[in-house]
Amino acid sequence: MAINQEVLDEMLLPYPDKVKKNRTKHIVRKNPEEGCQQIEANTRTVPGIISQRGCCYAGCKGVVIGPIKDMITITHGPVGCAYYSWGTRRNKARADDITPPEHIYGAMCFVTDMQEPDIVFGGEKKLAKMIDEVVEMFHPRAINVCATCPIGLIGDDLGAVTKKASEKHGIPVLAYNCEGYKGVSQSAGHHIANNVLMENVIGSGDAEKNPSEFVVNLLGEYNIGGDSWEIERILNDIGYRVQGVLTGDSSVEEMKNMHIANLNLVMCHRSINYIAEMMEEKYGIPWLKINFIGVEAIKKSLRDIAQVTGDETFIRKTEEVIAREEARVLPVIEHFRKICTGKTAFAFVGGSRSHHYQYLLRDLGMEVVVAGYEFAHRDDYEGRQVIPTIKTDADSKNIPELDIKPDPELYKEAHEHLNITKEKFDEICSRVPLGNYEGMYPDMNGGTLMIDDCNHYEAEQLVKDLKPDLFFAGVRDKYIAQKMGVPAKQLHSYDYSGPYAGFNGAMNFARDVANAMTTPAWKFITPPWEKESENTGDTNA
Ligand code: CFN
Repeated sequence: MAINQEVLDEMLLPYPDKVKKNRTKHIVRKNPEEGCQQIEANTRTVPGIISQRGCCYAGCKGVVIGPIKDMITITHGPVGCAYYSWGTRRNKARADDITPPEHIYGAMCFVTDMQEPDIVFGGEKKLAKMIDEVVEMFHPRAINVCATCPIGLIGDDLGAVTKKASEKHGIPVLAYNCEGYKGVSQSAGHHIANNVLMENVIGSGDAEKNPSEFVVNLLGEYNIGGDSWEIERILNDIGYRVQGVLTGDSSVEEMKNMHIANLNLVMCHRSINYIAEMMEEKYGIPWLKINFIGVEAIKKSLRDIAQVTGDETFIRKTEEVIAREEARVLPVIEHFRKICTGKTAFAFVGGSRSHHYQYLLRDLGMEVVVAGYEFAHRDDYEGRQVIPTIKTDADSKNIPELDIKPDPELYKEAHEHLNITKEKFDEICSRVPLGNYEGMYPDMNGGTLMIDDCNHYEAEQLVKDLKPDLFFAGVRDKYIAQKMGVPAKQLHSYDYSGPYAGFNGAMNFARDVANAMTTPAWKFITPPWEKESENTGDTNA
């Protein structure tokens, strides 16, 4: 479905000139003839606009640190910050692989509950006392302390308090200076969390490599609705051992020993690329972007992984697992595809899912006509390529000694991506094998829209003009669409469903999407544009 320029012009019309100029740079209507069109991303939201973005604290505590199940995470700040980042993301964890099993804390919420006197006189003592109490009551293996906006503003020294507490109690107590106002979105918080985990946790274990195993880590997978369990099921079936997941259902012990892996698989690149790169530099572990959302994407990812191992057994087993799973899930998906084919969708999620779900929707015959990220960087839109190459040592072992290094040329170019010209970018695109290329833009159809940091007003306007069959978004923006009579589905926490990753996930998703579009509830809602003729002339009502 090609979108007319008039729709865009109408949407931008009410903005003051300066805002219009700003927002225009964040919107791209794909024209394949123009090569890779540039979009502005990862810049400050225009003040006053209702953005769907989160804050630095959300990216650090809510996204990366929160899912670690056996660390207690204390929010140093107001109770609201802790409450709204507690449990809503549906990152699941199981207790049965932790001894004792009661040492998992995801269902609990820890906060210093800063009050006005603490703001005036400082909150360090309160925090130190809380750490003492937490240790006394729960005996955790490790503690995280995350800062919120007021902590930076009043100058509490998180590092000093946690260092002292760590010495006193003999366990790691880690400080995250992730005050909400830092950076322009939750993206800054991902980076801070990555740095602290890399410096203090990853690589601190003493596990040894077992040369007969091929060990992978799953990075940027947070087990929303059980996603990582389904991905691990598939990887284990093929014969890989998953050492650790960052950070879905993860434990400190697993994370400490992630440095023994042969390969890092990167699911969400946006939130974890820093660790992937640091582990490559520090431990020589190569990394590969994968996508386990959608049957075709999973197949491609599994084959890519098998190719990287260079091992015949994995290559064969991969095909066996694919054949077995397809026989099981494709008939179910086919059933729902009949309902979904030809339908259109909008997809606005944070930093990688809008792109990942393009594949699954395509499996269902649906087209994403407008897509955007809240806080992604330009490389997420345009793509970034890393191809691990492998040096095999067939004589010595069944599993080749891995010395996988990214092609230095491509790698360098990919890193410098943000500064390269359109011509150079096209040239790289033409050299990169199709499908190894990961980014939203290459997977959009001509004439469709890509929007960065799409705000409430723009989403509403586009729904009104383009009337998509389904609106994928988050807990705030989904109601914009639903009130307009358009079914909406959360792609952050999956509402109450999931997993959506893996083969089983693709079936769940197909069922949920077909159900959403066919429920009779939408017939009972009259969208505002049909009511407008009855209005008093205020067409923006
Ligand atoms: S689980 Fe991930 S996949 S981590 Fe990130 S960029 Fe958020 S919480 Mo919401 S769903 Fe979303 Fe991504 Fe990576 Fe989730 S698209 S916004 S910060 N995200």
